[in-house]
Amino acid sequence: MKKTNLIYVRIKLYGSIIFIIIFLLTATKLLAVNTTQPINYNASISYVDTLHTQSEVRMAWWRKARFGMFIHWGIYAVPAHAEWYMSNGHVPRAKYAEYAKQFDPVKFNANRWVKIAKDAGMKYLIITSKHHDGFSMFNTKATSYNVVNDTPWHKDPLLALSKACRRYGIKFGVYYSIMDWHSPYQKAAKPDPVHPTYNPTSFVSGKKEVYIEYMKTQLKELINQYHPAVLWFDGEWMKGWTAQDGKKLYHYLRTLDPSLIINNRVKGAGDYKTPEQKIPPNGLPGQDWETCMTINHSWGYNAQDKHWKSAETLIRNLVDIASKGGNYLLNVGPEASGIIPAPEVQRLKEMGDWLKVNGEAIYGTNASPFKKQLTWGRCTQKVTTEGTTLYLIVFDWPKDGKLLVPGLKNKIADAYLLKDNVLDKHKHLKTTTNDNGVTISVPSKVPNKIASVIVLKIKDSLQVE
Ligand code: JFZ
Repeated sequence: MKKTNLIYVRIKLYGSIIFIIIFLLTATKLLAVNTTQPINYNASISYVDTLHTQSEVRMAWWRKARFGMFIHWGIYAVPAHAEWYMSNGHVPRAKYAEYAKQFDPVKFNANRWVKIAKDAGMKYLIITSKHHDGFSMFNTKATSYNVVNDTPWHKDPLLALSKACRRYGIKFGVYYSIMDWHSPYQKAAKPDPVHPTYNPTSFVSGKKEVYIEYMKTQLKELINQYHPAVLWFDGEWMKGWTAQDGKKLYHYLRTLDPSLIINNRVKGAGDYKTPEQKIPPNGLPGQDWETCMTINHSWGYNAQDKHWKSAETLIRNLVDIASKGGNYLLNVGPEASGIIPAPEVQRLKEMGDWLKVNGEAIYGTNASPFKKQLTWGRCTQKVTTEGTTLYLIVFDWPKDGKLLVPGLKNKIADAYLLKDNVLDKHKHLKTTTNDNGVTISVPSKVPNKIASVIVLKIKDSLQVE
């Protein structure tokens, strides 16, 4: 054999050996992977489950929704001094429980309530399943102190409402108070037999775990019976309830329903923040949030409270909230008869009428790209692969027919009024871009006295100061 041939054979031999070694190493690695991950015949289902647990997917509908209805309804509607009456009015437990015997809402109609929310442009509904007074407004085996058992009405409003919501395409959610003024496992702050003050309660010593079990039973019932999309906790400031307790409860509930959205008042956990009666001046960047607010000054029905906010205020609040990236949970306090007060229905209808024309500027939008507050109104945006759409929502319509959008550097591909009041056709508007920003020539007549929407279409990437 020639020397060169011998070298050639050796190279081939070594090459084969190296190849075999690499092959064996790869094969054992693959086998190892296969043994640690057994074949999952339900692969597609478990994949969806995994996705559901991810907040992006879970929160998607909620982020688009922007507007929901809060309902505070319970036996406190009978005395009609709002939902804190038991503690603020210093009513002993047994005496307060008598209001259940007078709770007979013969005019209640679940479809009518949900239709009011639908016509207002609301996308979800949250109702009190149990407020601080401890009375369960749903069918529960955990206590006889509930609407089906303890009232002459004997009906379950949550069942009817959850069904009506499904019929109208509205997401259904429930409020649940951790603090419970009626529970034998919680002690009133001032437990005077004739003149008690309940808030804030504390756990009766040794009874915390029993109460947590009671809550878990009720929350499991709520999930299984009404399939809520949202659980809205409250009353977490009672003494002895810790962030660790909240975290544990949050994770327990998420295992019962991985798609469930839970607010931050569970304590120590939560999918979104809940500023109350106020709009955070700069939103809460990087966080999901929802401002809950009353239409008058009360959550539960209060016969004396006639301090109704105007439709203008409510619409502009919704716009302000959307421009800061939040949701608006607007409350109604139905009467004991089952009627939502007419002034509330009237205002909700006006909001719905505005949204029917201008909803595109609210639903599915993101917060304004402008760092400085616009002097004449607010802005929302939608970003797609084709570019950015800005919605300018004008509160103060310019008298000189010129609207300046300060700090906007882009050339505008198209500008138009979302809808004219007269013709159902888009009126295209002239725009000029210079160092100050974009100036839009607008008709001198205000399209909508409360808020008018101008759409700006921008093709290239957005440039704002
Ligand atoms: C709570 C309840 O006490 C009230 O009755 C109502 O249900 C409301 C929606 O929530 O009230 C709160 C809760 C939190 C704050 C203030 C009032 N807070 O965080 O400022």
